[in-house]
Amino acid sequence: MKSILDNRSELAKQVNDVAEVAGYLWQKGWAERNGGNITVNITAFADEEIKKLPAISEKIALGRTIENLKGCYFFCKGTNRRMRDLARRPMDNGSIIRITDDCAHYEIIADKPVKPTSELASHLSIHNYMIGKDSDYKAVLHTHPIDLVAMTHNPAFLEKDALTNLLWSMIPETRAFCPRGLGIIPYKMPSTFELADSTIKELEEYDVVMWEKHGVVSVGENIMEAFDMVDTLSKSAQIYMTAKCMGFEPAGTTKEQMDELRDAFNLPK
Ligand code: 2HA
Ligand code: ZN
Repeated sequence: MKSILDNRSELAKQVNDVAEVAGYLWQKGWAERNGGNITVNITAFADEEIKKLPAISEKIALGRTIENLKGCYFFCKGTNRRMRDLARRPMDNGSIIRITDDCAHYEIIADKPVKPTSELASHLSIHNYMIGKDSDYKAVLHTHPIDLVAMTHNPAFLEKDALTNLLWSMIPETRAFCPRGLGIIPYKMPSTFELADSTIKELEEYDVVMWEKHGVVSVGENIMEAFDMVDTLSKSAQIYMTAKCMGFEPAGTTKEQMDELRDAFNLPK
């Protein structure tokens, strides 16, 4: 079967990277059933031929006008589709959509009329925010990491920056590779604009945001970067948990040691 990816190696790489990450999410146990979603802004790869492609769905309302998205194209995981299936057959379990000129609707253009993720409101609102800031960030990842979600069931970890400081202190990598830390959003109904808006607010300060008792959202220049930050935070959570299972509270690196790292690597905060 013909695919929009044929003879478009750059676009194919974006989609293949999403498939690779989808496989990791499944292997890590972060993607039960249809859990989690991924969208990537692929507007930079939309050549003239793609721009002329007819819609293969009707126009579907976004639920609000999202002003910076005019003429943008996204690869989106399909709603109700499984990450493990996205990993093997990305264009059967995801699709490419175009935002219509009124910025209030989208239409699917390729390969198949697979309806995008239930968290499209959050994802597109985040892309809108990133475009508005002139950011290079193009990827949004939402996933359900067991260890990090478990930690949000402890009210003490919901205090601002409590988890950030704890996870940073478990291993220097986390301070270096997730330098803006982990934002926290109190529990909200999934798939709502309220959740989307709170997420955007937290992204002003953090690259990874935790939805209490649900999962994380991570943004980055590409899907690998977005994944790596969650993976790094999860590693810290595993170290914390392992120490607790061995019967002691981990000492953690000191504030001075973390600040030394910040200065050496020229990190924010
Ligand atoms: O797409 O994870 O939050 C399934 C979800 C919704
Ligand atoms: Zn979710």
